[in-house]
Amino acid sequence: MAYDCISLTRHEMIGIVTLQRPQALNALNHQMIEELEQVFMELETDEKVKAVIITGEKHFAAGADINDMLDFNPEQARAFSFRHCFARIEAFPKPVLAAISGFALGGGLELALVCDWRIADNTARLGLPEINLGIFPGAGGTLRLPRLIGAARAKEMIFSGKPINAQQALEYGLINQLADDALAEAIQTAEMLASKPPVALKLAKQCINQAFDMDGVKAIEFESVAWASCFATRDQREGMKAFIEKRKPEFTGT
Ligand code: DAK
Repeated sequence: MAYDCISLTRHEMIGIVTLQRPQALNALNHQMIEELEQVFMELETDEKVKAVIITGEKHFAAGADINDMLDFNPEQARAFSFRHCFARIEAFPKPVLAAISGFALGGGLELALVCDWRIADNTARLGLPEINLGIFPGAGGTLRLPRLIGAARAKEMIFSGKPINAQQALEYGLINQLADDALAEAIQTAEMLASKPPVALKLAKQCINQAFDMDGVKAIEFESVAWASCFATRDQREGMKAFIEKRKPEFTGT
């Protein structure tokens, strides 16, 4: 499928989705959000793709497009939905990485927050500046940021609107890795993840994500059912046999 605001390239088993409105620092407009949702639907059924990277041309994304929001009334603001797209990415059954250079602000940072793994380079500026526009983060930021870095740090970022650099983001636990070249590092990490058994990876992701929304007893029950279902896969036998035979496992995703 052809896209206008994003591009999709494939690097062996990795799908690379690039946000491409550099003239607006990749501000997320309605079309871009629709295309993002569409591309993730396409990648979900692409069996060759084992992991996906989201990145941006020059910058990651400087937030939702302010031009779209200027004249909203509360009903229109409510209807302005990133929810389906972000929920699809968060629940995507393969690992999703964000490779962050330049600005990752507002809805752009919230997009990075729905990814499983964030890698930034020294050009990155990460922040939630919505407060300076008379609003506050509304695409999951008030939930996902405190979960990741704690309420105190999250309030600091949301109340002040002040961006932080990649070194601070690493110290806060907002990014997993700080690299010289965010995309190159993300490709390496994605290749490593692509070599893991996909069913176990998918189930581990589901358990971690769902545990946030369940009580502890249910989360442990969910985990034990998911864990047991690994034993219906060939990859479980292969992984354990390879260990016993002192060789590298060859996972097939079955
Ligand atoms: N929207 C629209 N255009 C943007 C933009 C944005 N967020 N960010 C940058 N641009 C445009 C600029 O207007 C400029 O366009 P031209 O004037 O050239 O036509 C071009 O990109 C280059 O930007 P600058 O000239 O400003 O570049 P600088 O290097 O001087 O400054 C900057 C870079 C990132 C510091 C600055 O552009 C800036 O402050 N941008 C706005 C950042 C921001 O406030 N982001 C948060 C937006 S609010 C929700 C869904 C989503 C959201 C909330 C709820 N629901 C579904 C409930 C999300 C909200 C947001 O993200």
